[in-house]
Amino acid sequence: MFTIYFCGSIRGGRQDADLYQRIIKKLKKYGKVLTEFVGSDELMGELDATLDNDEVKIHNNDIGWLSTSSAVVAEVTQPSLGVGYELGRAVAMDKKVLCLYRPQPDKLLSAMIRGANNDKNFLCRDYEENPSLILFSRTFSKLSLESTPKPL
Ligand code: 6IA
Repeated sequence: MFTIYFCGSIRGGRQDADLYQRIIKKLKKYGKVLTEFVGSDELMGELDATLDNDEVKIHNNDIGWLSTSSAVVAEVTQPSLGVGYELGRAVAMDKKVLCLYRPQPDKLLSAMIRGANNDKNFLCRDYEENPSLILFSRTFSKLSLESTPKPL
């Protein structure tokens, strides 16, 4: 089964949570999204309650899912240490990665993300407002996955 590890900011700021939810909904047409909670509305209330011990579990669980995923999709407009870390780990695991960025008038995407684009297995793409299914279909086929997922 085609599985997608979706990354989006949590403690880095939840401004784009609704957008994450819309992206996840589209990604689910291609396969199973392992990290659906990243788009959850209810995450904010739970953030302060996270215990140290839970953080070790969160980290280890996430790295486990990352290692089993077929591809990684990250919305990188809202900067997040966690997302940057996940992307670095994904590259080290030789994963296929798609980063999505909405250009901002007063900010630039980190050169460590933009500069990782190689148009092969790490793609960084700008978009406006909502990534389309065409963008996903094109980029998934460009990532030369063993079998290119088609929207259901
Ligand atoms: O530094 P950030 O918090 O912005 O990092 C966000 C990224 O790290 C996301 O892509 C997640 O995959 C991962 N991540 C960060 N916090 C959590 C988390 N917190 N649970 C799972 N993955 C996380 C628990 C929230 C709540 C359900 C108790």
